[in-house]
Amino acid sequence: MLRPNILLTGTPGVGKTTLGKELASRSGLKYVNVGDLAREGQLYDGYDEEYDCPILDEDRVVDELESQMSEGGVIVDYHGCDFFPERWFHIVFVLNTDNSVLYKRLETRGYNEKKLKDNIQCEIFQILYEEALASYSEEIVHRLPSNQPEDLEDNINQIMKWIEEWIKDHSS
Ligand code: DAT
Repeated sequence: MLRPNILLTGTPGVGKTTLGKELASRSGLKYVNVGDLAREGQLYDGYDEEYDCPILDEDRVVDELESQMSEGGVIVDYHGCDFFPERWFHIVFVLNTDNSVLYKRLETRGYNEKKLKDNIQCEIFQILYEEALASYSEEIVHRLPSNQPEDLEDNINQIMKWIEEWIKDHSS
């Protein structure tokens, strides 16, 4: 049976992991966290001294995911999206969180001052939404609010409906 691939993107802390895992458990689709995948496979290409983090080896990440993406039924979670092949995704969701809410979430994670500031700016300037629009067809890119538990529930219900429709339309 054919199943869709879904991309969840947005600034760190907006709730991609929370939504992705819940969606996977309710829909039976597979959840892939690209950050975890890179850590497990050491899919890195150097180290960024300024941001104090390893640099993702995007080509190796794409190679690693290619076969499961061609099969379908994968929910991908990453705070970036311009290096994934456009053909992979049937729909793209960019999660958005109000600055004050996001600030508290990132503070709880223990981010340093610079990382906090950079991520809040990333959200203010809608960097990931712009990146998604530049990388995928406009019609498949959707923004979702992700501030409170009610938003999570609404987003899950909305995406579950979309998945069911997609599967129905592609079976036969
Ligand atoms: P991300 O994967 O985008 O970095 P996350 O899923 O780890 O984000 O969520 C960051 C924190 O915010 C985490 O403590 C769970 C919380 N959270 C996520 N979505 C939420 C929502 N809709 N309402 C309230 N809290 C939420």
